[in-house]
Amino acid sequence: KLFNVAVVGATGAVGEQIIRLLEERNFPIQELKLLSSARSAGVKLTFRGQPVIVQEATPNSFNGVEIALFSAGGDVSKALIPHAVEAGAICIDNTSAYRMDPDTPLVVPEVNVDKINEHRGIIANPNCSTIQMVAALKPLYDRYGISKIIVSTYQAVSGAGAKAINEMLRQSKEVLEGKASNPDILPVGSLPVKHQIAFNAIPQIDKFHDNGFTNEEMKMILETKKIMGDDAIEVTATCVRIPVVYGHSESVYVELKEDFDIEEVKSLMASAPGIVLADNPAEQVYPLATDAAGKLETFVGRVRRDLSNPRAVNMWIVSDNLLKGAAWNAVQIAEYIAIEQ
Ligand code: 11C
Repeated sequence: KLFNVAVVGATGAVGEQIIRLLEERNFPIQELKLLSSARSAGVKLTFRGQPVIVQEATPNSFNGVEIALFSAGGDVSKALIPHAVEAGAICIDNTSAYRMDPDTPLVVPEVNVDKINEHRGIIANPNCSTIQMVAALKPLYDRYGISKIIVSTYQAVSGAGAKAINEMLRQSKEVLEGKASNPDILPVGSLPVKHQIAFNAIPQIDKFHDNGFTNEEMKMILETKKIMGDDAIEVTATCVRIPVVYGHSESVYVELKEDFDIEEVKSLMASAPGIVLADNPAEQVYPLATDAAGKLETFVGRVRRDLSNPRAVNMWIVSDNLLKGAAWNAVQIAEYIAIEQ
């Protein structure tokens, strides 16, 4: 069966990757509708060698659309997804708009693919930093159980969009030339205070909640519990923006519920779907953002038993935040939907 597919946010950093993956994966498409804000409407993109003109996304854009992939920001998802569902489309939403809605499955196919069929028109794609962590930890959860996760992230600027990439590159040049860096976007475009990202590490991604955690940190905490289907897992997160273009890196400490053999831990992750074990300290092999960029997999290395808690493992998890962290996870979900129908 061939599907009528819409991509909302077609000209954005994630939308661009979704279109590329739909083409590369030879997704069964009858018609592809590319939608955006009014500002980008009229842009000409190419799909399977044919020009496709981007149209403005409106409530009436979804007649006949069977699968709609949204990555144009939470406000657009909230405004348009109800209309798309009404028109009969299954919506895969890359924003946080519906992630914690109890009626909306939050899906990482390697972890909870079974939840896809419980959808009522919307399937939420988790936050990028959450996706790669739960994909890597799932085999350990299944074998030993997980009681606690402590994660610190080192996140690429592309997570904050194409403008943040440009800002980092511009600032790097300016600083090297001895000029003022003039921060404009990061850490949060809508907040008054900005910080230099070039040659820096900013311990703020998204706005702060009253509890002292940022929204990005709260996403990691709450989404992990929902995806794993286990509210008892204790999760704490510190999320940091660093001057890397593509690929989020994470230092993860995880307490398991049972004793383990560290070689078995490694082999469980090595054989898990979508995970590549890159772990050979003797040869200085470990995951690097520069290696993960452009790849679909999640890379795990530096796997070692904790020295003070013999039931805990430390590791380093890296994945391309625009691919497994966003576009690829969404297209994977779309592939499952296509197979089921
Ligand atoms: C970042 N994780 O790196 C964010 C971007 O909820 O989908 C993705 C935001 C989201 O800034």
